[in-house]
Amino acid sequence: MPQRFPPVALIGAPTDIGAGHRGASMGPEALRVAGLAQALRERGIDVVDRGNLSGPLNPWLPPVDGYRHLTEVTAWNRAVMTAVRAELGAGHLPVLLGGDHSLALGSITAVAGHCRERGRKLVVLWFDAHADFNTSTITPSGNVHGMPVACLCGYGPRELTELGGSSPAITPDRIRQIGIRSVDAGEKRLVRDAGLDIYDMRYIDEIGMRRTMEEALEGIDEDTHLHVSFDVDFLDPEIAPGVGTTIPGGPNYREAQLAMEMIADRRCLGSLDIVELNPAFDVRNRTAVLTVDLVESLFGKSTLMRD
Ligand code: 4U7
Ligand code: MN
Ligand code: MN
Ligand code: MN
Repeated sequence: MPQRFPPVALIGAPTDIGAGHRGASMGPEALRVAGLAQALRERGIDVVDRGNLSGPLNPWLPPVDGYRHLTEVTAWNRAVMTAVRAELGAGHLPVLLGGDHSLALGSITAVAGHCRERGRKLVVLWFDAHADFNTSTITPSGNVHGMPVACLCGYGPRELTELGGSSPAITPDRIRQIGIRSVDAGEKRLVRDAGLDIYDMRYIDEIGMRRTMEEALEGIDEDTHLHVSFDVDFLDPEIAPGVGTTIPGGPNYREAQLAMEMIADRRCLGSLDIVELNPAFDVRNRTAVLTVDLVESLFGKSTLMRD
C-alpha cells in the first residue's frame, strides 16, 4: 500500500536572505508555476497553499562578525518555524517552498520540537552538493545558507541555535547527508569532529545510489518522522541549472528519481523543504519542472507500479 498522506500545506518563503546570489526569493512562485499543487492533487493528496510568508528585504550587505544579514535571517526563520509548527500541530505535512537553505533552520527546529513533544523518532535526509556545516569563524562567505546544519547541531549564534528554545535542536546522529561534493577546508574538519553521516558523490559513484539509499534509510520505519531537506543543487547542473551554486558531478535524472522512490517506499515522509531553486539562473523553468517531477516520486508516484 502506498503511504496515505495527511493534507499537505505549501508554505512559501520568498527570500534569498542567506544566499550568495540573489534570486532564490523567486523559488516559491516558480514551483507553483511548474504545477506543484496540481501534481500532488493528481496523486489524491489534499493540498492547501498557504501563500507566502513575509519578512525583511535583502539589504545585500557584507558580513558582520562572520554573518551576512543575521538579524534578517533570524526574522525569516522565526516566521518559518511558527508556520511549520502550526501545520504539524494541525496534523498536516508541511512543505517549505524556499527560499535559500538557511530556512531549513526554522523548519527543522519546528519539526524537532514536534517530534520531542510526541516522542517520535526524527531522521533528516539532507540532499545537497554542500554540507552546510560552516560557522562564523570558518565560513568563506558569511552566507548563512552554508551554516544551517551546524546551527541545528548547536554550533552557531544563539539567535539561531536557540530558535526553538532549547539547543541543540538536533544531534548529528539524526541527520544523513546525500550527494555532497563541495565542503570547505575548515568545514571538513568540523563535519568529521561532529561525526556527521555523509554519503558523498564518491561513495555514490562507488556503491551506487541504490545501496547508498538503503544505508541512508536504515532504521527508518513507519514510526519515524522523516524530514527531507532538498537543496536543488544536489542535482547535476546539466539537468538542474536553476541554482545559485552549481557544482558539477551530481546525481543524474534516474539516480535522483531512485532516491525519491526509495524514500516513498518507506511511507514515513513527515515534512519537506524544497530550497535553493533560483529562477534567475534557470532555463524556461525546467529546474522547477524537474523538481516537481521528483517531488511526485517522493510522494509515491511510481510506488503504485510495484504494489
Ligand atoms: B547551500 C559555501 F563557500 N560552502 O559556505 C559557503 F562554497 O545551501 C557554499 O548548500 C554554501 O546552497 C552553499 O558559502 C549553501 C561556499
Ligand atoms: Mn544547502
Ligand atoms: Mn547546496
Ligand atoms: Mn546553493
